[in-house]
Amino acid sequence: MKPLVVLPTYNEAENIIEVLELIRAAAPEADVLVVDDGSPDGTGDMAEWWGTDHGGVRVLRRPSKSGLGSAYRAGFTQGIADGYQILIEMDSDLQHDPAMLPALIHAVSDGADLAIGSRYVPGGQVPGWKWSRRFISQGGNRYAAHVLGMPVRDSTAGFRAYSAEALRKIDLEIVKADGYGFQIEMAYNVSRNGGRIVEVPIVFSDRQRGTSKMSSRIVVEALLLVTWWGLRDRVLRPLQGWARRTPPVTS
Ligand SMILES: Nc1nc2c(ncn2[C@@H]2O[C@H](COP(=O)(O)OP(=O)(O)OP(=O)(O)O)[C@@H](O)[C@H]2O)c(=O)[nH]1
Ligand SMILES: [Mg+2]
Repeated sequence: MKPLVVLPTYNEAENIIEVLELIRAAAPEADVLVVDDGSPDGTGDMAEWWGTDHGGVRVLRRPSKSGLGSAYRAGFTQGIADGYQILIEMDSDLQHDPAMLPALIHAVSDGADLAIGSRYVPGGQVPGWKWSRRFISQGGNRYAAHVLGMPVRDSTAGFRAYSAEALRKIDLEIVKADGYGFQIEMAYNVSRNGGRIVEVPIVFSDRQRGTSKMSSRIVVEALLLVTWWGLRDRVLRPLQGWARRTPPVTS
């Protein structure tokens, strides 16, 4: 099964070359599609130069910063059209250790529809996080699992591999969320389609170079969306079904 690593980038000039080198060393069979949103620091050009020298790297250039979820949707659509059988999500800031790529690829080759690099299964770690950040992240994950009835410990994690078959069953046009919400929405879609999700323990380290694009808007978006999906699928839809099955009272 041929894997494609989709790397979204926005101003990652300080990281991109090292990331590409480490991916090639860890998973030489994988190609890379960099989805760059017009990074003013020249990340897109650097990736293209590296690809010209080493092969196996393409750059999908978009004119302006349009969000992480939208970058992955574009990358997956391209990768599926190009015939890749495993599509991998990975950050370009070295918080996701490329050395874990073989484990994720192996899990999908072995039959999983989605393999999540998980911080919250035994062996997973977030060294350097203050207890408060861990509490919010783990609490958010528990809330999502509970509200959506989805037995996944780390559905917000962004280091993961999908089978192309599982992605083809998802209408990417109607996936709207962007950050953590996007990760949860994709896992939820795989789970609702009957897909097999496995979690592989990873160590998620802090960003060493470059700046974060994370914002509180992304956290709020995820919280509101999870609450809405839970209401829609576990309260409103069952109620509609019940109303349809109940014959009208005639007197
Ligand atoms: N193409 C594209 N890439 C993005 C966008 N926003 C973020 N990224 C990339 O997505 C990856 C994750 O973004 P980060 O800002 O590191 O988010 P994070 O890892 O959740 O947050 P930190 O822990 O603070 O680093 C990085 O490779 C970014 O360059 C965007 O709008 N478009
Ligand atoms: Mg990051």
